[in-house]
Amino acid sequence: MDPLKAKFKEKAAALAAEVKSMLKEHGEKVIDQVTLSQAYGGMRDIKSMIWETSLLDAQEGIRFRGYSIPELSEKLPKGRGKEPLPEGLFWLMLTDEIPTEEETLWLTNEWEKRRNVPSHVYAAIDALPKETHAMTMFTVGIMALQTESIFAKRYEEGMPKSEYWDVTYEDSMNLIANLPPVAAYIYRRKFKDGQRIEPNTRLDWASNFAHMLGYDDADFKNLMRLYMTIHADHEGGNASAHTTHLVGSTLSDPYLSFAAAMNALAGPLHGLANQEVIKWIFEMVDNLGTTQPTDEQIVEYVKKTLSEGRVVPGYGHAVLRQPDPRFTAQKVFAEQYCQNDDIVKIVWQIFNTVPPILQSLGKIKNPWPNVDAHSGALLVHYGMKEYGFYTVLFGVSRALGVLAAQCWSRALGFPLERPKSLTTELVKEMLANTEAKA
Ligand code: HAX
Repeated sequence: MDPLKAKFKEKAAALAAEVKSMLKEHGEKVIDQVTLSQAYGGMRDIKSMIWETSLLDAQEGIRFRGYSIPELSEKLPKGRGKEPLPEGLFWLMLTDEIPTEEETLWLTNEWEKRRNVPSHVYAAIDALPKETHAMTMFTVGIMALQTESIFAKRYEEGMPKSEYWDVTYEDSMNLIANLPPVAAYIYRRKFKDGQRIEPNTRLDWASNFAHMLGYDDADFKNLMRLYMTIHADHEGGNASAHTTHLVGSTLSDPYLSFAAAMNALAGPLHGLANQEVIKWIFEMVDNLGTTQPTDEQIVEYVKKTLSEGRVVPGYGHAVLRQPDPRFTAQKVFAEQYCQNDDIVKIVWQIFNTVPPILQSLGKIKNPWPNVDAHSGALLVHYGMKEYGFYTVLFGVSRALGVLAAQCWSRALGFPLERPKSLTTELVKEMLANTEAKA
C-alpha cells in the first residue's frame, strides 16, 4: 500500500471508531435549529453536514485542517518554487498532517505515474464545436474519463462496503493526475492551435499544468501553485463541494460526482464569477476608453451596473463577512510580481471604491471582495486573456478538496444524503397550528 493511502487508512479507522462512539453517546444532542427564513433562503448557515478537510469562519475566512492561508504559505513544502505546492495541501487535507518535502515529492511523482488520458477523452472533447463553453468541454472530458473508474468496476463486481474508501482513493488520485492534461487540451483546442503540449515529467503538478497550457514563465508557474492551493476547498456547504457530497452519497463514483460538481461551479453566482469579473472590467475599460480610470469613473460605472439590475461580480459572499483571505493572498502576490499592471490597479481601485457603494444598498450582507475578484487580473498579466477558460482553472483546483473530502465520506461510511422538503401549503398549516396552540 502506498504511504499516503496507508496513512489515510490509519487516520480514517481511528476517526471512524471515534465518531461511532460519539454518536452512540451523543447522537440525540441538538446542534442547530432551522428557521422558516433559512428553509426559503438557501439553507444559509444550517449545520447539517460533516466535511473534514476545511472549515470556514465568517470573519476569518477559510482554514484548511486548522491552518489559515498565510500559515499554509509558511508551512507547506514549496519544492523548487516560491509558493506552496498543492500536493502538500492534498496530503494535509487527506491525513491532517503537514507533509515533508520528501512526501510531497512522492505525491508529485505518484500523480505523474498515474497520468494516462485515454484517447477517447480527447475525441469526446473534439466532438464538441469550438464555441462550446470551456466548462461544458471540461465536464464532458471528466465524464469521458469515467470509463476508467475503479469504483464503478469494483461495484459492478460486488465489492463489499468495507472497500469503498480504497477505490474512492484510487479514483481520486487518478482523476487528479489526469485533470491538468484534459484542462490544458481544452485551452489549446478552444483558444490556441489545437496542439497538445507534452508534459514535462520533471515539473510539479501545478507547474506542469502551466507548461501544458503553454505558459513556461517561472512566475506564472508560481501563480499556478498559489492558485491551485487557495481554490482547493471552502468547507462543505458551497455549491460545488455540496454537489460532490450529494452525488457521491448515492455511491456515484468520484468521476460522476466531480463532473456534477463542475456543473455547479459553472454558475455565475459561484465559480463562473471569475470570468464575469474580468469580462466586466474589460467592458468598463472599453466603455471608459482608458485602462487607467479614475476612482470617480469606476464609481459611476459600478452605479450603472447596479442600476441595470446586475450584480457586481466578485463581491459578496453567502458566508464571509470580511474581505476573502483568498483575495488578500492574490493581492499580496500581485504586490510582489505585478503591482504596476493597469488591470491589477483597477482591481485595487474597485476594492477601495465598491464596498461603501454596496453597503449603501442596505441589503447586501457582505460588501467585500471574494476569491474571484482578483484572479483574472493576475492571469491577464501573464497573457491569459481568454476569460472563458478561467472557471476550468478553478475546477482543477477544486478537485483537490472535494475529492479528499469524498475519500473521507466513504471512509466514515456516510449514508445517502436525503434532507426533508416541505410545501408552502404544509408550512401554512404548521404556522396555523402553532398560532392555534399559542
Ligand atoms: N452586487 C450587487 N448586489 C449584490 C451583490 C453584489 N455583488 N451581492 C449580493 N447582492 C444582493 C443580492 O442579489 C440580494 O439582492 P435581492 O435581495 O434583491 O435578491 C441582496 O444583495 C442580499 O444578498 P446577500 O444575502 O448579501 O448574498 P447571498 O448570500 O444571497 O449571495 C452571492 C451571495 C455570492 C451569490 C452574492 O453576493 C453575489 O451574487 N455576488 C456576485 C457574484 C459572485 O461574486 N459570486 C462568487 C461568490 C464566491 C464564489 O462562490 N466563488 O466561486
